[in-house]
Amino acid sequence: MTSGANTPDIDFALGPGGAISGRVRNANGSVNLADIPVFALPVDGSDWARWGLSRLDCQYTINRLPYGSYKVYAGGDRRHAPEHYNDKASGQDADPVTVDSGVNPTGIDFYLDLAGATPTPSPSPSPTALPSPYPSPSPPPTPTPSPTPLPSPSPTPAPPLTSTPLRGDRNRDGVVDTADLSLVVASFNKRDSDPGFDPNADANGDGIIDVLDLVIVGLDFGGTR
Ligand SMILES: [Ca+2]
Ligand SMILES: [Ca+2]
Repeated sequence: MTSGANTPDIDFALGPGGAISGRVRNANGSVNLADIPVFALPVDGSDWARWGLSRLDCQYTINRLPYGSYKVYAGGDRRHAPEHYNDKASGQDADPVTVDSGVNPTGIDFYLDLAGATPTPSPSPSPTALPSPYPSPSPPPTPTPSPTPLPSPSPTPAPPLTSTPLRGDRNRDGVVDTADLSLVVASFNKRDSDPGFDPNADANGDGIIDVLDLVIVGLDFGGTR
């Protein structure tokens, strides 16, 4: 309105929201880990996600979260394995974190094991995760010979911890950074049959943008060609 000190709060269409925060450290808590992307994935399977990056002091914050329950996931890096909260290897076991009116969860901390270190409860390594450079967008791959009707997102098979040449560089600009994360997050939970599916976001080429694709970007994060 006119100039005045009493302008009421202006509500944008974003609605209410909150934040999740915590720290990312190594397994025994002695080393701060910076530049680890941490993701908030809606438990209801909505096709979006938000993320924050751990800073030098190992603190991260994920802002602008609509009220609701989230699986929180630290992406790892070239030395450290990714992990779900709270110290869970699988997203199915993740402890949900709830953001509600007046509740901004803090202390959602991660202690990341070394990649390839003593196996946390590891599902069998996925053999299909190897090189295929960039999936061609056109012919949908249909790579599943398995007769078993797989239920929705398979229980997070152990992600490939070896990083081949910068698979995380989804926009192919030679560096793996926040732009690549944003690209994946923008298509989160979309399948190749969905409108708006971005094949560049499908880092492992399995036809769905999910946490495995985030893992691939996370593992290469900070890498350059
Ligand atoms: Ca890039
Ligand atoms: Ca994928």
